[in-house]
Amino acid sequence: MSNPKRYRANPTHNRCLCWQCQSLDECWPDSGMPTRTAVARIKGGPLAPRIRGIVTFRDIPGGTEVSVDVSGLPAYRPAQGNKSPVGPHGFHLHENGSCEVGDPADPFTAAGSHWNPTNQPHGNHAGDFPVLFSNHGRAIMTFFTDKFQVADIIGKTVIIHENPDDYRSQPAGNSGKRLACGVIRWARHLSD
Ligand SMILES: [Cu+2]
Repeated sequence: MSNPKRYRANPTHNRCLCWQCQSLDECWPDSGMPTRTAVARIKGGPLAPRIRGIVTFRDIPGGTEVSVDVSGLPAYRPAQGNKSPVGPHGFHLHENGSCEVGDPADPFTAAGSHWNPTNQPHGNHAGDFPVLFSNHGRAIMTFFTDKFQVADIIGKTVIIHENPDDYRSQPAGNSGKRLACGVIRWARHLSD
């Protein structure tokens, strides 16, 4: 594996910006390939129609960098009695490649269960992500996971839930209804 500090990809131009190497080949000594990137365009369903955003997945040494930029999330509401708080929002990969709304009162069930290829308990699913913190509706986050590479998740879905993930309840962290959905597809690079 190469040293991750040796390069950085420019997401806009899909070009490798080296600061310690001489050429693009040197940026990617293992493959010689430019950065492999996929995106999911997120759209809110009937419970949160204002949600819009994009999730970007990028292969980096040892795993994948996931970047999220979402707006239009609902206002935070504290827990009341037995009702979970609204936000921070559970955020996962689900196994089916469909964002069909279906029942408007319980949308996006067509996306299926959590993507869990290694049959782990919830909290350690390959598709378990950190929760999304809304800042007056906006959430921006970047994190690393070594549980998949970009090619493994093409055709899966990204789901944003109404309630926080407790990373404990099975099978889905008790994160409530599905507010928004996006299918993951390869990004088209400007160099294609
Ligand atoms: Cu989920």
